[in-house]
Amino acid sequence: MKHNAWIDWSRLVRGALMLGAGFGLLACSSDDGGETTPGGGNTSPTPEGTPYITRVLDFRPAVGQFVNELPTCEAGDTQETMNDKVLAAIGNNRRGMISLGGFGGYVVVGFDHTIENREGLCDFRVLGNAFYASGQADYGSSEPGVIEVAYDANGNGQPDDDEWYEIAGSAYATCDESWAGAAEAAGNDIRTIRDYEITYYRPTTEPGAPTEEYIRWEDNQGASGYRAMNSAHLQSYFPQWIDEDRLTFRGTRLPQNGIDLSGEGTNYALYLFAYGYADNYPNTSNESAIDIAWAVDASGAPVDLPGVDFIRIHTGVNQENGWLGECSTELMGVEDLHLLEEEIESNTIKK
Ligand SMILES: [Ca+2]
Ligand SMILES: [Ca+2]
Ligand SMILES: [Ca+2]
Repeated sequence: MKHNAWIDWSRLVRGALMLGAGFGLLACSSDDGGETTPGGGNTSPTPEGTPYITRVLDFRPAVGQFVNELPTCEAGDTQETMNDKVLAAIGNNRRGMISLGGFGGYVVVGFDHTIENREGLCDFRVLGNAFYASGQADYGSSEPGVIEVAYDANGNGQPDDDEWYEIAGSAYATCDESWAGAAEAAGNDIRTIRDYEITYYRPTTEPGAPTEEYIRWEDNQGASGYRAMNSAHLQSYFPQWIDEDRLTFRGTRLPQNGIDLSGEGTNYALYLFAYGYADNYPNTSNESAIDIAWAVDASGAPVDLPGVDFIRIHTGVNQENGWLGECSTELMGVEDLHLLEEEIESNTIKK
């Protein structure tokens, strides 16, 4: 019983989220083709800038149990109004919560200044809702998001395709995490796949009841399957403001970090990666901080960025964890550590 304490906590947290988000939101119109529209910044910056998110440029969750709830999608919502809702939730230090859904779902946020890359120091922190299991230091609820950063080199106020670089977290090359052996023994796929691609297909009907075969997906590794609908979340899991019949996501896919300690599907421990991801360590932990110097180019070579103007985060793990549902990165904000005068030495994290 007692080793399940954290699971009970997790259930409470997820239950509270569910209640807070409300249920009655199924019919969103989708009169918007899903175009990306910048959200407007709306804070009065200090002379140095605001330490928090001031823009949401895009929000496209993958299918998931909190989709259309965090934030709530209502009739008439468009990509632009959903971006605004995300800004209202996690911008300007509001510390509400959004969910990116399953693998690939993402958000792109911006700031009113360039977050400086200071030598030897972590530069920003992405706030999530990760927590340790009771009495544990290596697992709990860790649903890591892969972080990419862009410096607005051409000064056009937008992150251009050639301005993005991935933060190379601890599993960027291979899975050397302390739990890798246990995960492999449990049957997890512990490969990192950097050119992973997955497509989710809009369901032809909304069951409104638990089912194992709800939303079909296919990936570029030859695998396919269905996302389940669970009994705690009966709303549509497919983003209702998006018109398209399929959603395709590309990017780095991380090793599966959920291990069922019970062996019978009732006690999933989500193990922490060592560093470099969102929604992985608790927000109060130094290990939730990021050094911009960890950014790498497409070949894996380090890049030397003066700072970053935009951050993109996507859910990094493709895994269903029993009744916890799919691994989904949740976000509560971003903090510029320098403006907040918080000093975290990078080499205390990436050892
Ligand atoms: Ca730095
Ligand atoms: Ca640019
Ligand atoms: Ca989470």
